[in-house]
Amino acid sequence: MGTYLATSYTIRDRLLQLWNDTQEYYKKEKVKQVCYISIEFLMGRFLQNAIINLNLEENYKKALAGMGYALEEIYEEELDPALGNGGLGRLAACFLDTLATHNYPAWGYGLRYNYGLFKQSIGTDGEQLEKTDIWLDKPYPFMVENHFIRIPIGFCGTVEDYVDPNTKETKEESNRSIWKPSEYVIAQANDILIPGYGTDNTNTLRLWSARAVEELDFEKFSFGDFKGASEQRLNAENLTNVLYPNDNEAEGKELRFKQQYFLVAATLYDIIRRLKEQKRPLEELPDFSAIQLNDTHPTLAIPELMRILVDQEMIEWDKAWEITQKTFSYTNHTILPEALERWPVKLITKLLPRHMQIIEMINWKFLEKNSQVGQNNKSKELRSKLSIIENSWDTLVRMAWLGCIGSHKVNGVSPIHSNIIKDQLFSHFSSIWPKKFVNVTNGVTPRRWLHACNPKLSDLITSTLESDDWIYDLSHLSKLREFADNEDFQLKWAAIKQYNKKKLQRFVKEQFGLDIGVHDVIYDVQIKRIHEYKRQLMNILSHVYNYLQIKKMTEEEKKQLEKKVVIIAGKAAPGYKAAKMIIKLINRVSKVINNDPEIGDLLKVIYIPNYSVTIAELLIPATDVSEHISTPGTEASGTSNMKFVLNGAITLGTYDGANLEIIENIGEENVFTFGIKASEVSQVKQNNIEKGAWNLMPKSLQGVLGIIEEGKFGDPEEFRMILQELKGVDRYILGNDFTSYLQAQKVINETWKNPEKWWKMSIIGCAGSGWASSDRTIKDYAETIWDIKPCPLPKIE
Ligand code: 26W
Repeated sequence: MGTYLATSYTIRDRLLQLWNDTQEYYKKEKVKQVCYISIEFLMGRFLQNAIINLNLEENYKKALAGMGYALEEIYEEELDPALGNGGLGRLAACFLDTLATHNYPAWGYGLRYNYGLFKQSIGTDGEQLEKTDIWLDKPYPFMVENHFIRIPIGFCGTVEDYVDPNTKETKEESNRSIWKPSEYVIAQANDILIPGYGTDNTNTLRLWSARAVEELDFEKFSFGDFKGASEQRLNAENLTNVLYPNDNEAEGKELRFKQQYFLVAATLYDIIRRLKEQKRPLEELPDFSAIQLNDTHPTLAIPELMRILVDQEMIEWDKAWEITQKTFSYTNHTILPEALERWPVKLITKLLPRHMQIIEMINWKFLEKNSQVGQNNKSKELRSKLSIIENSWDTLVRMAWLGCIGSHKVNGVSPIHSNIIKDQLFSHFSSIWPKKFVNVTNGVTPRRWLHACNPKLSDLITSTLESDDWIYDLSHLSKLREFADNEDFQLKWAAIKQYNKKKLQRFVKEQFGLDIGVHDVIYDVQIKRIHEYKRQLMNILSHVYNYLQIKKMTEEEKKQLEKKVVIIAGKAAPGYKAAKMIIKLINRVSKVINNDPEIGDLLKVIYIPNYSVTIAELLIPATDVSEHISTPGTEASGTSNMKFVLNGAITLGTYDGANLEIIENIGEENVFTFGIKASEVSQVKQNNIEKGAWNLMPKSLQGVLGIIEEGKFGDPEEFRMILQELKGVDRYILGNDFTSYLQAQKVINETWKNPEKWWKMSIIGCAGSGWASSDRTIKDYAETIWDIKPCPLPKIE
């Protein structure tokens, strides 16, 4: 630990200097910046990334070796902060790397949770167990508390009419009011300094933590009420205690709502403070900063900014609204109905009474302008579609509607997803504002997801291209295409995959005591949050089928068969019963298959617990086939699919999300595709409802369900819910896609027998992935949405 800390502090010192220089320079140049507000940042380990970005790896290696230490071992000592659930948080982290690398003046704003996403382990019955992730127990040298930045954030209280101090009049039409909160919590800034690759520019990720206004209530303390004395502190700190573990399902907890407001109120205060520091008026806010709302979680920033402008800065409503719309833009990351946040009006009125009034006013003005008030059914229907406020089981505020109305641009994260947003989810808005809806396809940082996690492949690419320019500009990878058929290059490429597989093999042996082969074994990996729409269930059911097939084979037939190691990892939200059942089933199936002597090393199924960024960095370079098999139209983009192709894995995927971009860029002949298209989904669903999914299910899958019901993997009652869903409506269309999924697996096995073809596909995949860089994504945002430009620190020679 000591060496790790000492090493880390040297890096931190260096970053602090660069950060100071960068911030001074941005101020001096008065450049426009972007502020990326996100309730999650899933950063991964810091040290290696920083050392690589500062181009100091060789120096550190040598210096430490001289003292008898190996840098790689020091890297392994670092914890991996789990301040995110999955795709959305990891995307934010990739964006920060790109923004710094390409010298964009940028800030990330998020929350410093005391506890990250729960730690997952697997119980003896194969079930998911959850433990608190007390990450701040250990020192974390890369985050510095900024004592100068502490901001009071109000809650609850009352709203009073604004009285003009000169005329003593209250004017309705000024729309101005005074909010008097009854509770305050302090937002404390904790800064993580973000280095770019090959540049001195160093940006800020500012994470807010909650503190009590007064640490101790001394009155209570002096009367001997020790518990009461610290109650206020505990209540306040509770606010940023825990990251909500729900991914794609809105939970509606009051504390979560408070977190969201706490994040945006502190952030806006901070941004406006910096604007005022430059002595610029608030009217200039849109030229000072673009603010990106990462999904709906930070959309309360819209009424908060309106409150600041109208109530505090005395700007008239229409002008304030113009400033607000010009400043904000909103990214949607999911169209699953259960993930779209809607907060009860009652709850908002209690916690943020003034904001509720402002939301109502925004809504009223918007509806006045965009829908005719009429009593006929058509105009009523239109109004209820457009309205931010929904009347269903309760009166609710639709946060995505607020995001659309209050932003100048709304984007989806892949072409298919952006089309669904424009034509379905928000079709009523896109006909009002056709130009507001745009697509910005996601991307991943090639620094972490190729250069750092797969150093051997990185070296091979650099030596082949005779340049490492690809690390900044991933489109250079296209030049690898001419080597796709080259025998010598293919051998080198395959040898690196083999090396990475050996690393993974060692890990599996150490962690689970399980021997898996590496020679002529296909490593087939699916790693992501466990969700019905991502269809891990279809994956495991297909291997039950394969298992049953192997059991029927003669020894001769077995010899012809490809060996496969199936790896699955991912966490399920603790309250998501079906997802937890899927984990249990995977583990039960794994136990049966792995211990069946008739199967031997033909098939192994491994569930790796506690999936994290660090585990992804180990698995992705070692993968031959990566599975992205969501029901078409459900996965907004996916980003690990990009990481895998970059590292030479071949995609086994459906026509969904960014799989479609992969197909388009590398050619369908280089991807193992299967299943129906998004346009066919509703018909299949309809058939399932009308005829019953069981009656339409292929015999192969019926047989698999039969085996589970016979108790082969334990009491079938334990899997009842997921089995019933499959036999009943099968919302995620496993039955309909099962046959073509098995067929795709057959094609994979056949292709594997032909190494020249396999490695050619693998190389073409990597060569065709230049578009998958977050550098391209950020350039898109910078040019089409944020209107910001790079501002590199001048080089001091
Ligand atoms: C309110 C509960 C909740 C929590 C998190 C709802 C939704 C979320 C996230 C938006 C879910 C998420 O991470 N979505 C993923 O975003 C990635 C980055 O754009 C995409 O690549 C994934 O397809 C999408 O599932």
